[in-house]
Amino acid sequence: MLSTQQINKFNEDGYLIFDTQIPELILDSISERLQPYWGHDGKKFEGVPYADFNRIQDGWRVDKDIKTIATFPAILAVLKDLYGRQPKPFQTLNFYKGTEQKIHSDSIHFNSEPFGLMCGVWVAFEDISMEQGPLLYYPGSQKLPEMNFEQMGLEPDYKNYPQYEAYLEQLIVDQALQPSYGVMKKGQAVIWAANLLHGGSKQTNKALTRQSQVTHYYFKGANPWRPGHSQDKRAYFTPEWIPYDLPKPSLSERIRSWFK
Ligand SMILES: O=C(O)CCC(=O)C(=O)O
Repeated sequence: MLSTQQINKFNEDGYLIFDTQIPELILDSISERLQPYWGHDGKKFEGVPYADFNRIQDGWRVDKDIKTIATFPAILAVLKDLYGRQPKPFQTLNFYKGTEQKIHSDSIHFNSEPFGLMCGVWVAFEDISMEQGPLLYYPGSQKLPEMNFEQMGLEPDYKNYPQYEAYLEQLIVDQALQPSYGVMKKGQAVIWAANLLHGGSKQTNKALTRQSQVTHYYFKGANPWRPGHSQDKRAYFTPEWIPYDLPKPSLSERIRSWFK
């Protein structure tokens, strides 16, 4: 259960770092199993829609521990506390090193009606220092207006993604936004709001790893759509939901539901 202070902080900053209590054994066993697939040694990670030298998408389909993290009860409970709605996990990304990904918000990839009913959760598989290229985010930027391609004067298409990134770089300068960095302990997670500007900072020591898992979630009641595929009309879509058993309601919750 989050404190009011933590919930207020998330609403103010657009992100929150918390201890997940995921057993180290789970984190370590995933790292060990993924080890042969990282780098360009030609070993293919079968059964997922995408994998390259530093990223495995939707490993939850074939690795039960990756799914365990995506559906970890303590993470789901934090999300429920923050949004007051049931979280619905739909995509996992596992990384080996820093991504140095340019600044973006997740809503440009996975938007929702109503706006904002989506988030990302990034779990550290090892202690993360500045040398490893930690996650970088701009506290408070989630309060900026919804920015799809049209709001930037761009045709809504992924071919304009570089211009989208350049627009945000300029916006950060214009608004004098100040970055924070996800320097975290193994087993900690950061949740970021769909509209928070974030990316990967420079990995200054390339010899180090920066193993992590991102899971993306929508919330109950969200109608998902993808701005980058919305040329003629909004491209609504149904994600491939990651199934999990809902926690059993407590006795007091059951009694309360009888009287509703
Ligand atoms: O892990 C990172 O460096 C960036 C991840 C990210 O930006 C994302 O998954 O949206």
